[in-house]
Amino acid sequence: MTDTALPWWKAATAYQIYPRSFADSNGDGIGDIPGITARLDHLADLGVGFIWLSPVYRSPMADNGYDISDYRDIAPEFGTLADFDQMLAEAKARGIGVVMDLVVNHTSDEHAWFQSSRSDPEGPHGDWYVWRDAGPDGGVPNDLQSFFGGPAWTWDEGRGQYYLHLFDRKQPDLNWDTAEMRAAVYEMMAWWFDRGVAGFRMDVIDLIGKDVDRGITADGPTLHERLQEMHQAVLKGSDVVTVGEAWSATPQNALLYCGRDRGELSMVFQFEHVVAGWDPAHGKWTRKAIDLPTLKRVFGKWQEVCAEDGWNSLFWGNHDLPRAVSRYGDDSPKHRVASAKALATVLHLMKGTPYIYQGEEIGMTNARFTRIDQYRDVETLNFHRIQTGAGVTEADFIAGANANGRDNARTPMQWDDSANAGFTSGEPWIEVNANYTEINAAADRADPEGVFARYRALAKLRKESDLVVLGRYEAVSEDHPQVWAYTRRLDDARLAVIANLSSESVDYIAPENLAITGTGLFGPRTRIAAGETLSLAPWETVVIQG
Ligand code: TEU
Ligand code: CA
Repeated sequence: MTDTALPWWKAATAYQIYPRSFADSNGDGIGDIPGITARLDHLADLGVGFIWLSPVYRSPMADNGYDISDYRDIAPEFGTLADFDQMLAEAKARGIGVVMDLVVNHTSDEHAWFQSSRSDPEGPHGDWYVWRDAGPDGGVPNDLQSFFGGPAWTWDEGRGQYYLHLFDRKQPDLNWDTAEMRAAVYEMMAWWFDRGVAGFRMDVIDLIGKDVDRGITADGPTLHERLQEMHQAVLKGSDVVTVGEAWSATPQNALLYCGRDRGELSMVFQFEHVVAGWDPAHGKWTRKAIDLPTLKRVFGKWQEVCAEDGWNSLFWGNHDLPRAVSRYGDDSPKHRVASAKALATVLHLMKGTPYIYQGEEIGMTNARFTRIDQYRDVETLNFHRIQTGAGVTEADFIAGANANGRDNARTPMQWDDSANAGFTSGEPWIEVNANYTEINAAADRADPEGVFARYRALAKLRKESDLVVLGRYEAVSEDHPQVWAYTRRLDDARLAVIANLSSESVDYIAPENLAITGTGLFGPRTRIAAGETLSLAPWETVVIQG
């Protein structure tokens, strides 16, 4: 890169690790930190600049670590602080930063703060959580619902009050109106920075400004005030990266989080492309096909929002979402590899920081479970109970869970074709996908035309090319139902990206603004003439730098 003022994370490719499912070093069936350390070369080879590590803190694991009982310790099943420090050092030696998951909308109910809060209302932690008296009828204070189903309030016998939990009842919400609580969070963050972490991914950060009594949860009145306070307290002046998970982020409010003069975050995860693929009436538990023009318009709009200021994060999947190739591609044996590569290409050549979710780089697919007892996810199990109770058939529920349930992304990483995909020598905590003998890292990495090779090439390109990092995105033929085409432009340099995102061959007529002559990046073609018909094979990509 030529621009030395550019923050390091703008030219980096990120990689998310869900530790429970990545690599098990000791045969207990649960992925762990030494397992990650042993696999760092896979990531270094991929060209990853930083890892977003899903929570590894001490936790009773009601939500696989998103329920933290001690922010300054490691869950024993994941290892020790010494293991963590070693992983950090070995990652650093490979030029890879480690970004922690900051889960501070809520803690575990087993956190000492909550224990103290529930037993001693007048004590030092009495108002660190959101407590309310029962409503006039003796029931819940209001009708706020948990994201995991059912009321967001649970009665605490000892304190004689309800506490708020926007997620599971084992995840009580912290009270962000309490200054001492906020200070404790900032101190904890500083403690991790002192240990050498490269930044934080901030779990449901758009919920911390909530106004419970007015029923406002996301994007609440104090949200940006709190983020600015946090920035002043621990982020200011350092070169850490921060990415806020913000389901409520819109093109209208995005720059409030990541505008250059705001003093808040580096970027947010927005979910407009995810939600656009959900059924408006039934949410994610029903299947709905992806409509490419809508998808392109959503991404295009966000490219526009952050064209001059702010910064985008780019992702297809994470630990809460279905596998990219199953959701947006075609995971049949015939098209899986080509579609995974096409999806990687269109995403990673946009402007922003791309995030690879573990297994995506080898084209891993959804789980395809057939029985509810194969699922482990608290959200899936809760909604199974609620929906089948309300008359949804077992088969319909399983079909929905197989389309969008969170366990799709949580089956173990498929390393090779040995027993349990090389993930564990024991009994895995969740079933390994039966397709591991075909789909695994060893096999894919051995193939120069494989998925991994494409991801590696894309990460390398980003590291080396100002055009890929900074070029302006310009949409081309946005209404085309099968082809995603765009250009990037930086001064005189241009990049043309064309992908057939369908399983049929397409004759695509290149409009004038796509004409280019230059170097073909992933194929032999070096020129596109205005009005020329490109015969694109299913999921074929054409990328030309001119
Ligand atoms: O996810 C936030 C969140 O809202 C998801 O649970 C989402 O609503 C759901 O999967 C889609 O319907 C974050 C974490 O990423 C998730 O793993 C945690 O369970 C959750 O917060 C609570 O910490
Ligand atoms: Ca283990």
